[in-house]
Amino acid sequence: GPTPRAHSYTKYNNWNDIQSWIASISSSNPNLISKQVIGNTYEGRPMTLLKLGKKSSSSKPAIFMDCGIHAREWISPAFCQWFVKEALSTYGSDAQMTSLLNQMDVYVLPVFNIDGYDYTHKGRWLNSRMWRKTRSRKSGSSCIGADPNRNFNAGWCTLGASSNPCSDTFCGYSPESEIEVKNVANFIRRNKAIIKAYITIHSYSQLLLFPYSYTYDLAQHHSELMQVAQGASAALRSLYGTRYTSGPGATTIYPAAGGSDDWAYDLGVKYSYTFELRDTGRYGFLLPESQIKPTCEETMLAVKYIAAYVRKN
Ligand code: ING
Ligand code: ZN
Repeated sequence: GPTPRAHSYTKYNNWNDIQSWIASISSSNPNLISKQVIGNTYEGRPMTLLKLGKKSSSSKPAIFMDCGIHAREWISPAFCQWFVKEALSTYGSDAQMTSLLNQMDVYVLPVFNIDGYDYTHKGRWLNSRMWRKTRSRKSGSSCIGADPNRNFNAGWCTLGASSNPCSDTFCGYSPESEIEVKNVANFIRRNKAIIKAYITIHSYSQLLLFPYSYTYDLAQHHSELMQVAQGASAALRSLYGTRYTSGPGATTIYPAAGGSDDWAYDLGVKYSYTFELRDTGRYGFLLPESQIKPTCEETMLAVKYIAAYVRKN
């Protein structure tokens, strides 16, 4: 058969390779990283959450970051892997990363929608690579999956979402009907006392979004969220000149209910952000592997900017 591709930070790794990577990276750095399974996906794959941070006797404030809510947005899981690698390799030498991991924990979910991600690698059809949703099935419908970013309980299915199970933005049969969404929501609810920031990584469009997407109303902390987003975008741009637009989801991209950032914000996680990484449409979801490194490097600066702000506030 074909030679398997080993894990690489500058490739789009499949779920098998990411799973082995999760096991090896967490066992090789026990002082800075641990893992826990927060539940299984619809098809039974373990959702393993990585916890980065220096061990502490007291409980530390935390940041939660997920990648791969949408199956086809391959640059997103690539960024979570990059972030973990950078955190471990720059702890002790980079002052910002050292302070972050000394004072806070960062929870990283490398792939949220594992079943969908696996399908985009292995699906039998020409358009399998463009799959977005989960892979859940319900008797009575031949259409598969719901949009996890329309399935959170935030203005659920009122705006910019579809109640048609065949739609790419199907909101699901009820809020948290998707087990992956329920697993993440349960973890964040259980830990809401310590989670100070929620960051979710999507692609593409080069945007840094914050609540709200389910309404045109401005968030209570709109001006602070905008200031932090603009600071993060400036940091990102400083590396390669990549331009990001910041703003509330509803007016910056499109109105859409049931998103994870709106849900986390309304739960009380004030610093709640959605990144839309490169590019602006030339390659779209099919961003070449040659852009993984620059995209991840510049995005690190923005995520570290937000993390430093949250740590100091
Ligand atoms: N974009 C997001 C989507 O789910 C979004 C935009 C962000 C919607 C936050 C709702 C809340 O449609 C992509 N590319 O998935
Ligand atoms: Zn997305």
